[in-house]
Parts: sequence; structure tokens; C-alpha cells
Amino acid sequence: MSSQLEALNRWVDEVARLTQPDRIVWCDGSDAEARQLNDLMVARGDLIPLNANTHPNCFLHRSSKSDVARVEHLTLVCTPEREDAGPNNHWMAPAEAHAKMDALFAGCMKGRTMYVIPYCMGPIDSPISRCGVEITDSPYVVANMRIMTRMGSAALARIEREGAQGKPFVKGLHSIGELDPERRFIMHFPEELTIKSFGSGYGGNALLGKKCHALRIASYQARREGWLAEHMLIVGIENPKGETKYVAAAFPSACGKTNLAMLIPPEGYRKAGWKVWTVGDDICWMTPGADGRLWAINPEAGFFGVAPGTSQKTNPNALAMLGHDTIFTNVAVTADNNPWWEGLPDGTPVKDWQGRDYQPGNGPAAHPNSRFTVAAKQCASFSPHAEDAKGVPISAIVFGGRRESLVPLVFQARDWTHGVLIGAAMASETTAAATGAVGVVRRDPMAMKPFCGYNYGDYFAHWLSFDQPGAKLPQVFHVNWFRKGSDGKFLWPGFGDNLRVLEWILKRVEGSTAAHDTAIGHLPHAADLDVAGLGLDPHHVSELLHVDAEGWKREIGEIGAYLDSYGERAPAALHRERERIAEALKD
Ligand code: OXD
Ligand code: MN
Repeated sequence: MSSQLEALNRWVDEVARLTQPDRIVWCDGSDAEARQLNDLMVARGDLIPLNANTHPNCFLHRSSKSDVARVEHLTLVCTPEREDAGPNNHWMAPAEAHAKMDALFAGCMKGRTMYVIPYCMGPIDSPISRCGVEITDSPYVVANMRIMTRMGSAALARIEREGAQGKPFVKGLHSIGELDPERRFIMHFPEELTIKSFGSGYGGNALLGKKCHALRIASYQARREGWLAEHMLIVGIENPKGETKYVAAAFPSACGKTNLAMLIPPEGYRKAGWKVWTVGDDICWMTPGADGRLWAINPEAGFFGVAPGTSQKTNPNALAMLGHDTIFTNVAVTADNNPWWEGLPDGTPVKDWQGRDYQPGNGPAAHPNSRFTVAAKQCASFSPHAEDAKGVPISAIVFGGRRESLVPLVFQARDWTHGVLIGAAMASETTAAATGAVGVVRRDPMAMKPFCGYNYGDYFAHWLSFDQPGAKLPQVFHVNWFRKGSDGKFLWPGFGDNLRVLEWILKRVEGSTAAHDTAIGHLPHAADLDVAGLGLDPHHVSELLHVDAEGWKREIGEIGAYLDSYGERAPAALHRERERIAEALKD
């Protein structure tokens, strides 16, 4: 046995001594194993089979009602020095955090089965991929990890192989505990490549490959090793000449990343031959290639998407992929036992997400953060290059937020440093993907506020460090689909029509269109955005492309105060860039 497998076995023994499960199961990822687990969960009531005629092999899981979202106030980064976690993270000293967690884990698996899940984040043969092992007492977590990662024997073989090369795996320990919000913590030990999560079964807290490993731990590793682990979708845009360019885009949670990743071109574009290819909808790992470009993989194998709002109109690709082999969490059901959520034009809920008879007075039928878990391969637009071991080359990076006012539909950074400032200054109105108030504007640099595993000041410096001689970095853009007019209505139709903005972005990447140079960056000339046929009021188009100098002076001032909150660690180059823009706004 290799020393890596010995280390893994020792850790499993140690965890078993602490948690005292009745049984230990090593997951091999086989179909037989999945069937057995499903039968068990159905027998226990953890999964409810849905209508087998319309939704073959689909199941509903109802969570505990106080366990429906990520819990940022209970999510900690435990570095030896508090400053290394930064003001962007909750922090605890590692020894104290281990003691606290081990006390929670002591004996917590009595009467339960402990599952050992070896997994690989990214294509099993990609040098960019990384492996981990999650230990959990939740069969629901196993079933979801099976969809979201490459899980089982192949991952274990890679872990063993990499051990021989001295490459470690990430250790994640999870228990649902008693699902008591008072006894819930998600702790990260980046220097030990370790995660300990207790008391929640919710995806972002419990599927440790996702936010915990692929973002918080990976971002820390990426800084040490010279790559980027980002909260970004990856999409390929194929033009009528058959050329595909890849765009990575960061938006805060529940701002339409899944919809953008699976966009269906408007009819005129479709007829002209435009196609959109989905590589990923949530996480992007990018690494500089020998050619100087950034090459990206989606470390995930599935989508854990927000159900409400998903419809034939907003995301037909997603709706179609949810017709079979899908786990739904906290959606409502109809009388004929089909899944239902707000935003579906047909069907009537009879049971709400808690399993109660549906009554409008009780609030939405489906929880606003109800989810589907589905294999990426089920998506009709899944890119034929999504599993390429070398990844896909990124031509443009797009940042975006949900901003009712001020921020134009699209603008382009002058250069990489300006692009990093735009990412660092991102802000958005909060959504239901995390507990807490919804609709409050908060700064969410690169959409990584809940996910950056170290001090944001160091993170910005890491981003800046990619600007090396010979680097062919992507162009950087900012979009805002959510600007509202004085009548309180959205000015931009969004969804498929977002391709009109992506087309302009790609033209800028090619250098085939001019732009309007402003203090905040390059904006489209109204005539260069293909909005004919949208029926937009020309006044609304100019509002969408308007730079309100007074409003931006205030914004730039707030960005300065925000950068100051990172003290010495905020790179001087970002301060200088901000001052340059502040000066330009005076003209
Ligand atoms: C997610 C999130 O689930 O960002 O992707 O919360
Ligand atoms: Mn996300």
C-alpha cells in the first residue's frame, strides 16, 4: 500500500475512533452502490420518489427547515495568524477550532454509517484537477457528491498515484450532527488542507468538494502555486464562422450564473449560426499555459442550481435536463407528484417545501433557495471541450453584480490592473443563497466574499501578479443586467438577450469595434450594440449606457474606503488605479 493510502487509512481510523460509527463504507462510485444508497434513503424517507413517468429517477429531499442555505457567520477560516484570513473572513485559531470541532464530532456517528468518499475536482486526467476525500454520515451528501464530482475508485487511484509524487489530497470531515443551528460550524484549515463541517446538510455547507474545497481551500492553494480558483461560470460562444471563444464570468450567488452558462441565443442569432456551450456554471480553475493564456477547467461534474425562476423562458436547457436523474431539494410538489417552484408557468403546488398543504399565506411553495442537483452531461449545451484535460483558453473575464442604479450595462477595463480594480470593487444586492437580509448592497470582490480562503488584500495582489511579460491575459469587462429605470422596471431584458452584450465583448477582444472611452472604462457606442428588434425605448438604451459622473465620484470614494479596510495588504497599484479614475472623473 502506498504511503498516501496508509495516511488516508490512518485518518479514517482516527475519525472513526472519534465519531464512533456503526459501519464504515468506502464509496466506489458504482451504479450498484448508488442504487443501494437510493433505496436506503427512500426507505428512510430522506428521498421521496417523484412521478416516474414524467421524471424518471428523480427524487425530492426535504431538509430540516432551519438548514436551507449557507451560513456565512458560522463559516470560518482558521489560519495561525488572524491577518492571513483577513477582515473578509471569520477567524479562529487552529488549535481552538480543532478542539471545538472535535468536541462536536465526538461520538456523533453512533448508530450511523460513516461514508468515505474519494473524489476528484475536475476531469480525472487533467493536470489542473485536484483530489480530496470527504468523510460524512449523510447518504444525501454521498448521492450529491456522486453527481457533483468524479467520485469513487478512479479518484482513489489518482490519490494513490499523486501520493507517490508528493501531492497531498484535501481532507474533509462532515457530520449532519443534530442539524441544530446552535451546533453548526464550517471550519477551514487551509494550511492543513483540511475542512471540518458539522451540523448542516445543505449543499454549500456539506458537499465539501464545492465551496469548501474548490473555492476556499483551492484559492489558498492557488495563491501558493500560481493559479486562480474562482467563483465563475465558463461558457463557450461559437460565432457563425464556427469559431468558439471562452468567457469566464463572476457573479454573486443567485445572480443568474446558471442561466448565462446555458444561454439560448435569441432567434436571429440562432438562425445566423451562433451557439453557446456550457463548460461550468459556478466554479472555474484557471492556470497560465505555456502560450501565456489562462486555461480553465470546471472542477465540478454537475450543477447544484437554484430552482425558482428556472423555466422554459429563462433557461430551457436547464429545464430540459431536470426531466430525469435529478435530486430536488426543498421544492414543492403538484398533485401528480411533479416538482414545482415559483416561476414555472404551469402546474399548481399542493405540498410546499416543508411538506405542508400549500397555502399562499405560508409564503412561497418552493423555498427561494431550493435546488436541483444534476449531472452536467445531461445539459444539451454541455461543451464537447468541457472535459478536455488541458482546459479551455479564456478570452474574456466578466464581472457582474445586481445593481439597480449607477452601473452601466457593460464596460471594459483599460488593462489588467484596471480589471483587477473592477473585480475588487464589485458590489451586489444580496440574495437568498445565504441566510441574512436580502436586497442589501454589499461589496463582493470577484464574487468571492464568502469563498476566498485568505486575506482579500493578498488575493488582489495575487490577481495583479499574473500581469507578467509574455502573458496573454483575458480582457476584463463588467456587466449589470439588473439596472432599473425611473419606473422601477428592469431596463434590460436579460437572459438570451445577454448574448448581444457578449457579442460586443467578443468584438472588443478581437479588436474589431471601437468604443467610447470614459473615466470608468470603455463603453459601447449605442449603435454597436445589436438591440434592433428588442423594442427598447432609445431613451432606455442611453440610460443603460450612461455614466453618471456624480454617482461614480461617490462610488469611487466608497471603493477607496473599502480598499483601506485591508490596510497594508491592499496593493498600492490598486490605490493608484483608483486615484487615476477619481482624477479622470473630475474632468
Ligand atoms: C452556490 C452559491 O450555491 O454561490 O453556488 O451559494
Ligand atoms: Mn455559487
